[in-house]
Amino acid sequence: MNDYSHRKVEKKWQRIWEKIGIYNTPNTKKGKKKLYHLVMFPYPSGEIHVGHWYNFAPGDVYARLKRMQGFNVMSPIGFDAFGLPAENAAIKHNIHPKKWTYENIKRMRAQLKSIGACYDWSREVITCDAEYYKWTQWMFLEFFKKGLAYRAKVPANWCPSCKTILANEQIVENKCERCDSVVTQKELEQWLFKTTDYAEALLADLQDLDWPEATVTMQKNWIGKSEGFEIEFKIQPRSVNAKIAPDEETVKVFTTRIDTLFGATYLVVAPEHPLLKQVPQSVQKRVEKYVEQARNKKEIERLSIEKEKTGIFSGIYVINPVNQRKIPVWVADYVLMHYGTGAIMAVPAHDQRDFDFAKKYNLPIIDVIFDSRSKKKIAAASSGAEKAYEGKGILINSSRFNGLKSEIAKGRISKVLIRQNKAVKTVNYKLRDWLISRQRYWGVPIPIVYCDSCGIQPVPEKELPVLLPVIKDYKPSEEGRSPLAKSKKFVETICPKCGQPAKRETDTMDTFLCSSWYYLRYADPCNDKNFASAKKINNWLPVDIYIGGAEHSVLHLLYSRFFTKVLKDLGHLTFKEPFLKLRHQGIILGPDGQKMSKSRGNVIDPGILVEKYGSDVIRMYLCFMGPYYQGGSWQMSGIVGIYRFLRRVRNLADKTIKGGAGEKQDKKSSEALDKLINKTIKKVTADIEKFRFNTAISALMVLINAMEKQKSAISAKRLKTLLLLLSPLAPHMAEELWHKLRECRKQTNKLADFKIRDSIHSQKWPRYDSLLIQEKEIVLVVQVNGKVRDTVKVSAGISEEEARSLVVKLGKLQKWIEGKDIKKIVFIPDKLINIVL
Ligand code: ANZ
Ligand code: ZN
Repeated sequence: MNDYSHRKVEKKWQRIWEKIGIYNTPNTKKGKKKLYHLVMFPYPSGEIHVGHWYNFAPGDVYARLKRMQGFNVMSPIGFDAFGLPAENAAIKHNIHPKKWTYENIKRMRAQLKSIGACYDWSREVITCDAEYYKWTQWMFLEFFKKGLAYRAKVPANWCPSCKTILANEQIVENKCERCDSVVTQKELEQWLFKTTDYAEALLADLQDLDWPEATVTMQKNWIGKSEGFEIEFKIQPRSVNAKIAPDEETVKVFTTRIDTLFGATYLVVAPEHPLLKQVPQSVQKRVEKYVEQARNKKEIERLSIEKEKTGIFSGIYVINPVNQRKIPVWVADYVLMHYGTGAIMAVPAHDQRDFDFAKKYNLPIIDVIFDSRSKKKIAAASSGAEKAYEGKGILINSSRFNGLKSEIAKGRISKVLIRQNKAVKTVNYKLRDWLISRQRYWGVPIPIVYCDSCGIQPVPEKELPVLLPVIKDYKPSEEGRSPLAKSKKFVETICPKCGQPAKRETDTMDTFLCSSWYYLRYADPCNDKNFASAKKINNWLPVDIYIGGAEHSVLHLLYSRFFTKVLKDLGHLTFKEPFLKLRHQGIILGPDGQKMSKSRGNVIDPGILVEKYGSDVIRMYLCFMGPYYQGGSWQMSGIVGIYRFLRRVRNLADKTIKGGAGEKQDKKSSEALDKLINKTIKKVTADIEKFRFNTAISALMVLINAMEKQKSAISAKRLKTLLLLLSPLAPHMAEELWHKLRECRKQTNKLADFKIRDSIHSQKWPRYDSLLIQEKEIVLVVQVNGKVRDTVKVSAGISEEEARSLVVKLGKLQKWIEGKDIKKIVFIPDKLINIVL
C-alpha cells in the first residue's frame, strides 16, 4: 500500500475515535471486570518528551490488550499543574504562572493525543483547577481536624537565591537543585503532616504489594525502622549542693548495639541537647560558641561521612551503668537531636564515626567485639587499625559477658539493665513528618485563618475553595514569606469563629499533596459535593496497575500511600493501599548513549518523529528498543527498521484486501502457518502481560516472515488475527487495515456512520488453540558408531543441531564418546542420530 499516509490515517482515526467516544469509560459495564490502568500524570512543562512517551505508549499497549481481553479499562490522564518550575519559568519569561501553565497544558494535550492512547479524556484532572484544589484544601482540613496537620517551628533548608524553603529532595550536594546556590538554614513556623504516625503501617503494608523489589527496599530504607534500646547514664554530680531535677540526673542514649556497652568510652550529645544547660561555667563560653556554629550547618553536612567530625568536651561526666566507669560527655554535630534521644554512647572500636572522632580527640578505644571470622588474634582498634570493626562477633573485655555472641549478649545485657530500670526496648524510625508549607505563589493556599482572640481557625468547608488570587507581584519576598503575604486583599479576612478581623495563612502547599490523591479524583472528576463519590471510588479503586519512572520510588508513592491510609482511617475509603501493582519504565539515553540533555544536544523530539514516521512507528519502536525496565539508547536505525516492518505488514494485507480470499496452499504449509499463528497469539499475549513488549514484537516479526513466504495472499481470517495482535502496538494502522478489509468484503458502513463496534479496538482479543500448538513428541534412537546406545524423547521436528547438542550430554553416552573426536553425524529426522567417532 504505497499510498499509505500515516499523517492522514493517524489524524483521521484519532478524530473518529474521539467523535464516537470509543475510549470513554462508563463506570460499570455489564459482565466486565474493572481494570484501573494509571500512568503518572505529567507536569505541564510545555513539551511531551521521550520519557513521557516511554511511560505512556507501552503502558497504553498493555491497557489496550486488557480492553480487548474484556476488561472495563479506565486509563485516565491529567496534569500535575502546580509547582515551582511554572513559577520560575514564568518569572524568567515575565508571564503569569497561571497563563503559562494553561497554555502549556493546551499544547501538551495535543501532543498527548498524538500518541493515540486509549485515554478517557472526559476524566481529565488538572490539579490547579479550583474545582480540584478545593478538595485538596478539604483534605488538609480533614487532616487538621484529626490532629495530623500541625504547626511547628522547624529549621528549614533555605535557598538564599530562590528565596524559598527547599525540601531535602530539592538539594543536590548541599546546593539548590535549580540555581546551584549553597543552601543555608532558617527557622520558620510551618505546617507539617504527621507521616510518622503511619510509619509502621507504611512499612508493614509493603508486603502486600506487587511492586519492584528495589522500590520496596527504597521505601523500607526511607521509613528506616531501627530496633534497639534506650539506656540511661547517670550524670556524675559536680557538687553536692547543685540543685538538679530528677529527670536531669540522667542522660538517655539510643543504641542498636547494646552488646558493645562495655566499649562505650564517652557519650556524645547533639548541640541542641537540653543537657547542655548543665555545662560547668569553666567551659560554657566555648561550648556555646560550638553550638552556634553547628546551628548554621545543614543536616546533610552534619551527617556526611567524608566531612571531618568536630566536637567539644562538655565538662560533664556520666557513669556507664554496666560497669560504673566514669566517662566524659562530648558535644558533636554528627549526632542529631531529632533522632532517637539526641544522645549516643560512643563505641569507637565498633562504630566508624565514633572511631574517627576518638582518633581526632584522643579518646580511649576499647575493643569489645572480636571478629570470629578473622584470623587475627586481636580485634581491630587496639592493634592500631585504621577502621572500626562494625560487624557482629564474640564479646571480649566485657566482664561476665565475655565469650557470648553479639546477638545473645544483646539479650543478656539488656535483661540485666531492664531489670534495674536502666534500659527500655525501643523502636525508632528515620521517617520524619512531612513539611508541607511552601513560601511560594503557585500552589494551593492553606485554608487557615489566624485570629488574635481565637487563634488558629480552619476555613469552614462551605467557604472552600480559598481561591489563589491572581496577583501581579508573585515573586518571592525577601524575608522568605510567601508572595501571597503581599496581597492585602488576600490576607485580610474575618475570623470564622468570632467575626473579628483576622489574617489568612499565606503559605501554599507542597505540590506533592496535589499528586497524593489525584488517582481518586479520576473515578469521579466532576463531583462538586465530594472529592469523589464513595460508590465510584469503590467501583474503580484501588489502581490495578501504576506505571511511572523509578525516580518517584520514594516520595510520591509514600505520600500517596499515607493519604490513602489517613482517608481510610477517616472513613472515606475502604482500602489501605492505592497502587496494587507498580511498574517502572527504564531510561532512554540519547543516540550517543548519554543521558538526554539540552546541553549535550542529544535530545530527541518525539513530535518531529511522529510527523516523519507516524505515531505507530514511535510507539512500536519504544516497545522494541529493549526490555521495558531497562530502556536503552535511541537508535534512528531502529526507527527505520520498525517503519519498514509496518510497511511489510501493509503490503501483505494489501494482497489479501485486493485479491480477495483466494488462498492456494498445500495442506502441510497451511497447517504449519496455523500452528505458528497460534503460537504467536500465545506469546504476544503473555509477553504484553509481563511488559515484555520487545519479545512480543519479535514474535510478530517471525510471523510476518512466515506469512510473506506463502505462495499466495493470506486468508482474510489470518489477516484479521494478525491485525488484532498488532492493534495494541500500532492502533492506527491496524484500524485502517481492519476497516479496509471489512470494506472490501462489504462488512461495514460508510465512515460517517462508523460505530464503536466497528472498530478493531472493540474486538475480542484472539485466543489460541492449545491443542494445535502442542509439540508432538517422538523417540529418537541414539547410536554411536552404528550401535544403539540410548533413546531420548524429543519434540517432533527437532533439528540436527539441536539433537546433537542434546545427545552429547546424555549420561549413558559418556563412556563411549568422552574425550573422543566426533568425525561425523548421521541424522534421520524424527528417527535416528548416529555419532561416528
Ligand atoms: C552505640 C553503637 C555501637 C552504635 C556500635 C552503633 C554501632 P540506626 O540503625 O541508624 O538506627 N545514633 C543513635 N542516635 C543517633 C543520633 N541522634 N544521631 C546520630 N547517631 C545516632 O543507628 C543507630 C545507631 O546510630 C545507634 O547505635 C547510635 O550508635 C547511633 F558499635 O550506639 B550506636
Ligand atoms: Zn476569632
